Amino acid sequence: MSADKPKIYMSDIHLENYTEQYEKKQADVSSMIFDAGRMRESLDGEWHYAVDQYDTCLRQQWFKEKFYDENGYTLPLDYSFDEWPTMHLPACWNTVSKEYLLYDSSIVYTRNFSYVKGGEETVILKIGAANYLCRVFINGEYIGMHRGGSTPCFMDITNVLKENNRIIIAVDATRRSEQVPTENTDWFNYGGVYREIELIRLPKVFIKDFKIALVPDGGYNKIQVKVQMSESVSAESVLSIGELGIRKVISIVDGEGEAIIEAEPELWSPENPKLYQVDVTCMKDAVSDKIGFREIKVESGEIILNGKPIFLRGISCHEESVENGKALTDEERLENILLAKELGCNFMRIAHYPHHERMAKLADEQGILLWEEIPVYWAIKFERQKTYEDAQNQLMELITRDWNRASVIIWSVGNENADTDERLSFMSRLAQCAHEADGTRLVSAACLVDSEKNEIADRLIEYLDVIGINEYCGWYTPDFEKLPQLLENSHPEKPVIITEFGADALPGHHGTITDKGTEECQAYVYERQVETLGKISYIKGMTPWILYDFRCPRRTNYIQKYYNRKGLCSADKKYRKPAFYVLQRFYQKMMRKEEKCLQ
Ligand code: GCB
Repeated sequence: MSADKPKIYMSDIHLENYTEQYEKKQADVSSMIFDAGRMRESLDGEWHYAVDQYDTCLRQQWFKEKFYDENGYTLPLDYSFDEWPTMHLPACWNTVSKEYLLYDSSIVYTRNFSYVKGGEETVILKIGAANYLCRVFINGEYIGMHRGGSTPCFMDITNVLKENNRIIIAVDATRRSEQVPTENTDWFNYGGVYREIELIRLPKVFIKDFKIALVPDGGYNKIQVKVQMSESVSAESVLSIGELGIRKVISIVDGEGEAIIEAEPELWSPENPKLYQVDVTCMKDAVSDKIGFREIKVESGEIILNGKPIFLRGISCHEESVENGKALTDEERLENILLAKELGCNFMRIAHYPHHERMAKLADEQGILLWEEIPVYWAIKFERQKTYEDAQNQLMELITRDWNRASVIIWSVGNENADTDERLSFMSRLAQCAHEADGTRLVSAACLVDSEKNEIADRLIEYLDVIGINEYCGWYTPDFEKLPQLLENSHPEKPVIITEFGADALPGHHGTITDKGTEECQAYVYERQVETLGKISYIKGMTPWILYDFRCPRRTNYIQKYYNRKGLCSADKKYRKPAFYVLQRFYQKMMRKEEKCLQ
């Protein structure tokens, strides 16, 4: 018989699979609730925090707050929650202090909050976004984790709440090859809980999802509604759109109800961003949303909005400001939209990951069409099933979150991925999922061109409604003549949006049109691009790269200084480079042409 193994006093130091215990409870698309029009209580504000590079919080299970051993002796602790410094959340830690600018690993946040039970029977914790893994603990219990840095996470915390509560959120922003995005991107990896943290009180049975849209049949006189309850109940739900004089009772059977309602709403469009207040009640629950009604489709090579062909005068945009990283203020979001409008845009590609949900709400109000994207970017581990599940979940979380937004017309399943068999299988499945989840929008991806044959050729195109093409003639492809050749060589059967072209320019840096990094060179690339693209009939839109300069660790030359300088504006958005006006003139010309055609 072998002797008993000696018991060690600190088992965590030998535990290398410490993350496994946290994999069990995952918040994903199935945990989402419909939250528009609901009362929320904010947990934003000052949180204590510690940089936890070695994940000691997770290894030692700090959440258990074990102060004494089994004999009652005081244990030494490696944390002191309430003595830690504080940080105001939401925030990207990188912009909070210079010390953390380049930190991309784990930080643990904690605070106390009081809770007094009211009439509610369910309490949901919502975290708008935390990059990339986030694990939540309340009052000594592990609540769950969320994967994916740009979509919201919802957790039911009803049974753990007390009058005084300790919440811990451990956020891990480590870049990993198997994640979505992978470790190499052309943007900055901001860390933190950078969107709102909220409590939402609900009855026991509540409205879990609510979808409303115009029936996409070209009649513009029917509205489709779906209500999903949190439990398999039979009940009656009432939908009202006061301004349209609609009050409709929808039968809920086994927790679900659907209806088609005759109505002739004023159609939503960039020129007329009309929104209607929609209220839904069911049992003890009530939600409301502001809804625009529009129809988007592709027919005979045209993108058609409300029955009329439209040219998408767009611009690409990252979610960033110098001061706040990705944790933009509402003013900064509006500033971006207004800059796009000043350019003459009716469309924005909000790349390369889901931006804050307020962005789509503001676009609804301001009349800007949107392309929304998930970060299936460059070299994803396409062969890995778990990576696929992560990508699909992020896509479904985005679609569920923004389903009611009229401004969103395109779901993009990725950007610039090499055309391999594994990628085709991965991304075609994503495209199919998007189509199945939403028959009221278009599906696309930003594809690469076949540079050898110099033509638009990508096997994924078969699964897309609209072809996105990134081409950098005049920049990465220095020979500009390749562009007209490319366009002539290609005979796409679907509408094409040129999702990227561009050139770097350091604000105020001058030289000749062939001096890379000068304003003159960037403006020249724009001149040549718009002149060439404007003549091609299958091109139905463009979103040049990009509205403003953005932080990028890959960009180290003396012009770039850790920024991607392809912005039409400087990073602080104050200065418009000459290329801004080149694109503005082109879009103004297009608008005048459209107006003439309408006369
Ligand atoms: C691209 C990428 C974008 C980059 C850009 C560039 O094709 O899609 O994320 O930032 O080029 O500047 O190289």
